[in-house]
Amino acid sequence: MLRITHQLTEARTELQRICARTHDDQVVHKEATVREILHAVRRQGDQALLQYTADFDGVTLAAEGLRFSGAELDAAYQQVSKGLLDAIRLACKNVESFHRQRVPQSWVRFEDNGVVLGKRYTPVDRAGLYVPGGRASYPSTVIMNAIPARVAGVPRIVMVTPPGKTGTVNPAVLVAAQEAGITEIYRVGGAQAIAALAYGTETIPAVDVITGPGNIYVTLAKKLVFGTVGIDSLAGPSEVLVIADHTANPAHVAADLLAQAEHDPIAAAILITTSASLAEQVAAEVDRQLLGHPRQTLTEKAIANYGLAVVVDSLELAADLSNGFAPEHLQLEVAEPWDLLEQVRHAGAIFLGHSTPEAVGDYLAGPNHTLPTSGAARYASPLSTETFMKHSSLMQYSPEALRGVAEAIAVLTETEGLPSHGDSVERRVRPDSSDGASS
Ligand code: HSO
Ligand code: ZN
Repeated sequence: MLRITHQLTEARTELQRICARTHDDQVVHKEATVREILHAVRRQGDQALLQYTADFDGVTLAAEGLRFSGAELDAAYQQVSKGLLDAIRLACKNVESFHRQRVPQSWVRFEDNGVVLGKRYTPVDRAGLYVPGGRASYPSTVIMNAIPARVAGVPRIVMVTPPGKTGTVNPAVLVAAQEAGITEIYRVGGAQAIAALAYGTETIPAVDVITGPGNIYVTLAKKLVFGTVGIDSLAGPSEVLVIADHTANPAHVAADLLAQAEHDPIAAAILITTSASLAEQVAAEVDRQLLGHPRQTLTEKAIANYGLAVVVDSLELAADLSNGFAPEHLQLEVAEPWDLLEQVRHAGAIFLGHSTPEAVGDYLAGPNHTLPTSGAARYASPLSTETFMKHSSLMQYSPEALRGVAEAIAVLTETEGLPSHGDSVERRVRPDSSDGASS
């Protein structure tokens, strides 16, 4: 049952509680386990990976079995329908064209006074993508991680994903990877896979950046190896916030809320509306659509614990509450979504109008579906080509330009008590300098 509130103070408190929800309250205990796993993989490499894969995934592998063979990758194509392959290809095409739109470009500026400044962007050498197994083994996630890495120009992209009980992996995931240009795929998951990507083993190369969502063990492992490698973000549970006015269709809004709730028993689905009758109808629709839902129990849990409808007096107030929550996904199901957009300040992805459900963005519109969660949209952005790039600062001074700033640097070096800094400038600008005169 979707709860409805008309009380602003209650709404604010509830939104805060929902925003602060996390995957687990026993994180400290789990962190100790994860540290142990990281340590073992670092020390024992493949041998530890194989042991953990036997213990946690119930699959006995030899080291040669860690990597998917060409034949196995080919075989995955036999297991997906033509319709699925076409859909994967369409998603790859749209995601690629969106991410090509703004690849960070290097720049150099020549100033009049003999100074050259710039930024030089380069991709990381190696990227590692984590793809979960089980309930969240999504081909769409492979596409959303692999394509930006490829567009960024990363020369070596590897993927890890845990094997199911029989050692196999969702064929749709393997096909999506290949369509996105990845063929180096390893059958390993959990914290041990993150350790392998961070430190390297005999079989798995150490990478520079690890991206991709995972369970609490994977997320903790990413947090702990950060610094040794870069990471995309620490993915929290998923959330959607819908702002709707009286023009919204209650059945559509209910479906949008459930589309998020069905991801995870702690996914959040929030409606903020100016129409009390819409809120009532959406709540009734949620119950109706939940009947016979294949993930009914899990979805009901999410709606009961982290579902909420708030009735407000104005769209301004709706935007204000939404900004406080900084949702991962924000749907504007109102008559004039572009007007309302003016008031939106924090959101991972914004879906405008009545015919743009979040599912469009989850799968194939083009923008990335890896988005900041748990209020991180206040300061963070979606995964992008920049996740796989870094830049170096560039500067060049002519002798005249250096002379022009020598005095200012001298004062600063004196203030900081670093004489060699001062000397390194002074020697170059001194007219009587004999430095470097070797003849
Ligand atoms: N809504 C999820 C992404 C996803 N949905 C994958 C379907 N498949 C988190 O943004
Ligand atoms: Zn989704």
